[in-house]
Amino acid sequence: NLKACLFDLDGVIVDTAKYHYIAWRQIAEELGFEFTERHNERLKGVSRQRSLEILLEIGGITLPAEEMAKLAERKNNLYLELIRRMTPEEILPGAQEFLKACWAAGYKTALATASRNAALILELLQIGSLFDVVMDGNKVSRTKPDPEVFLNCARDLRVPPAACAVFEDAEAGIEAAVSANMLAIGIGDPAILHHADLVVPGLASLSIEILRQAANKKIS
Ligand code: G16
Ligand code: MG
Repeated sequence: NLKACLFDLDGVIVDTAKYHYIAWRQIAEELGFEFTERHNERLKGVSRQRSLEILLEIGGITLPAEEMAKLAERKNNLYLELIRRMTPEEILPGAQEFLKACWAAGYKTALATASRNAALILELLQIGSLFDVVMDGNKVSRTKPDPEVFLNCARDLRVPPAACAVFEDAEAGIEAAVSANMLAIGIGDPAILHHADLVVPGLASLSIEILRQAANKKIS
């Protein structure tokens, strides 16, 4: 029986993925290689540090730890500059409505994100009050596909993992949800999110009824 809904931030609640991509592409360009949208899929949902490791791997570059720390900081500054002017208008279609529907249905809600900038983003979007728990990159040590971020949400919400549904746009996030033994709802492309229990293009295509059906189908 479903008791809680856990939402990824980037790509589910707001399209910050495009800003992450612009910032990383700039870093790649400065390092002298091309970074494509296809490459970028691998960075979705994973931590800043892990993203940088993957980026350097794609460019065939190895750097000492201090250089990497500088690059990660530079990327974050580029990213912060891009998101600074974000407004509630950038909340993805249906996200706010679906969160409110969760509350109305009596489900607990959590934000489960790898981002260390989540508090700032929630403030810019003015939706912090819609989450019972915020589990971000500052409170989690292992990046998705490790299930830690989702299991921490279940623990803090005091619900069993099997009573949680996860909403995720990233392959790594769906993997994490599956290993946490949670209902995995993919947001985006079914070809990329093929391990999800259900894939929809966005939260606007979801209702509590569709969610319940997916939960029942998983149990039976
Ligand atoms: C997000 C993005 C990732 C990003 C990560 C860390 O995770 O999908 O691409 O690398 O946050 O973000 P920051 O650099 O802001 O700490 P999620 O889990 O919300 O999709
Ligand atoms: Mg995401």
